[in-house]
Amino acid sequence: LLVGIVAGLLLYYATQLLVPAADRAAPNLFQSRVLFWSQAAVYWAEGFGKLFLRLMFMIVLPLVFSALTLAVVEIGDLKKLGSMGLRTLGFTAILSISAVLIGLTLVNTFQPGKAISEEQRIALSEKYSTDAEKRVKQSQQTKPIRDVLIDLFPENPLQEMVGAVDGSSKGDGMLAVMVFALICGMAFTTNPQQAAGFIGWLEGLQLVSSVVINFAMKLAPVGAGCLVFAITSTLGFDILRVLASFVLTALAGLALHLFVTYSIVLIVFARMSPMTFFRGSAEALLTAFGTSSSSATLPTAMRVATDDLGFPPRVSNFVLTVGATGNQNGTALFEGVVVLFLAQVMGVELSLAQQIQVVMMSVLAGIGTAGVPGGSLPLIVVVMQSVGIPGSAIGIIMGVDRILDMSRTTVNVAGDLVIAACVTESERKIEARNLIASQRPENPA
Ligand code: DAS
Repeated sequence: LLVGIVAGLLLYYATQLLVPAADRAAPNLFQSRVLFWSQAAVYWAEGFGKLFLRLMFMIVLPLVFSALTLAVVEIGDLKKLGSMGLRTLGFTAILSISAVLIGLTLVNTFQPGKAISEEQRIALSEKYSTDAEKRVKQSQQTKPIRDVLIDLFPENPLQEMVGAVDGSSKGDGMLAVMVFALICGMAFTTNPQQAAGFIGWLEGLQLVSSVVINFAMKLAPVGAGCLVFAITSTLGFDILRVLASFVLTALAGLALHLFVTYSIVLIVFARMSPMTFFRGSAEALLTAFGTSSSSATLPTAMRVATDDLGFPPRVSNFVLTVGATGNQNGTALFEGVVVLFLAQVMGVELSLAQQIQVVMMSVLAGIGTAGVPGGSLPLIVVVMQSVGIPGSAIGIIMGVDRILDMSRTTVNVAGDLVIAACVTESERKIEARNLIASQRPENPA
C-alpha cells in the first residue's frame, strides 16, 4: 500500500509539476520519454490490478448462489429449527439491519465520497465505467418501487445471472439471483435427503469459491498496491484524503455498532454488563482482528464463550456455528458504507428505493459472506452493480481494505457472541418458567 501510494504521488507530481516546468526551461529535451514511461507504468499497473479484481469477479455468481442457498439449508426447516434457532435468526436480523442503517446514516451525513472535484469524478467514471454498467445505471434509477419488488422474482434466473453484469437483465440482476437462491434453499429443506446430491455440489461450489478468494487475497498486496499506484498517479493527494475520510467513516460506524448497539442489546436482552462481555471475549476479538477470518476464529470463539463468558455449550456451539457463516453484522455495515461511498465518488445518485435495495442486499450479502479474509468483496461488487455502480470501482478502496477487513471481522465475531449471550438469557428464562410451572401444585380435583 505504502509503495503504491509513494510511487503514485511521485509520478503524479512529476507529470503534473516537474515535466511542465522542464518543458518551459528546455522544451522537448526528455519530457516525451518521461510521459511515455509514466503512462506505460500506470497502464501495466492498472492491468495487473484489474487482473486481481477479475479473480474475485469470476466467482461472484457461484459464491452468491451456493453461499445463500446453503445458508438457508444450514438454518434448516424453520419448524425443525426449534425456538433457539428462531431466536438466533431474530437477533441476527435485528443486528444486521441496525448495522446497515448505521452505515448508511454516517455516509449520507458525512458524504466522504463528495470530497473530490468534478473533473476527478469524471476521470474516475471514465476509468471504471463500462458501457454495460452505464446501461444498468440508467435502468435502475427510473424503476417504480412496485416493479422493484416484482423484479425480485426472476423470470429466468440464468439470464439474471448473466444480465447482472452486462446490463441485459430484465429484473434486478443479482438481487433476483439472491432471492432465487433463498427460494432454492427453502425448497431443499423440505426434503434434504433426496436433494443431498445437489447440496453436496453446492458445498463443493462454495469451497472452490472460497479457495479462489483465498488465492486472490494472497495477490492482494501487489494487486491492491498496483490499483492504489494507478489511481494516486492520476488523482494525486486528493484521492488519499478521500480514502482517509472513507476509512474513518467506516471505522466510526463499526465502533458505534460494536460499543453502542451491542452494549444496548447486551443490557436489554442478555442482562449482561458490556464490560464483562468485552473483557470476557477479548481473546476471540483479538483473534478475529489478527486473522480477518470468522471461520478461523470460530474454535477460539467457542472456547471463550463457554470458559470465559460462561454460556452453555449447547447454546454457544449452535449460535456461533450458524453465526460464523450467517451473521456478519460488521460486513453488512461495511457494505452499506462502501457502496454509498463509491456511488458518491462515481457520481451515481441513489434514490431512496435504491438505498433500501442496498440495505436488503447488504443484509443478504452478510449472510452469504465467506468467513475468510476478503470474503465479502465479491458480494460488495454484486451490491454495487445492482444499483448501477461499476464493479471495478471497488479497486478504489482495495488499498485500504485490509485494516477494514480486520475491523469488520472483529465486529462479526462480537456479534455472534452477543447473540449467544441473548439466546443464553432467553433459554434461562424459559427454563425458569418451566420450573415454576412444574412446581405448581396440581389443581385440586
Ligand atoms: N473477513 C470476513 C470474515 O471473516 C468478513 C469480510 O470479508 O467482510 O468475516
